[in-house]
Amino acid sequence: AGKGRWDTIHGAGLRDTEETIFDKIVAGDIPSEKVYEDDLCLAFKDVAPCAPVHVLLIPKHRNDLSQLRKAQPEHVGLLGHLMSKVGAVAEAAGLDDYRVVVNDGAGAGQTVFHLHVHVIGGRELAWPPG
Ligand code: IU
Repeated sequence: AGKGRWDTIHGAGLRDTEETIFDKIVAGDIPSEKVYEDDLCLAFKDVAPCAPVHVLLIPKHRNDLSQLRKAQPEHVGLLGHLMSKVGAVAEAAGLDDYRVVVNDGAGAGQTVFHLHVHVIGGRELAWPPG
């Protein structure tokens, strides 16, 4: 059998010490178009945008947060930080209204298992989403 979709998702089933592609982006080993950065988080343009503006906001260190369902009490500060910076990220990206999305699990479209917040806009966004 050939390599299936589930063999190619980035970091699914990884150990907490294993890297995903986002670690390489944070390290600068893979270039990205930065939109916002501080000590705890990085926002960069998605390489395959689903809208005119599509930015990913990630914690610089995964801290066991491969996906949102892994959130524990010790992550509350980091999660609050990410949410509190969405507005700054959107403003830096030139967005007025926008959508904030976290895909949690492969069945919901998650492909990179390092928590990330999609900030999407620049066009009319239909509701409900697909
Ligand atoms: P998802 O929610 O796990 O599906 O989001 C992962 C996103 O990461 C997806 O929109 C990809 O286009 C994006 N991405 C990227 O920007 N750069 C990369 O090198 C890889 C994925 I791999």
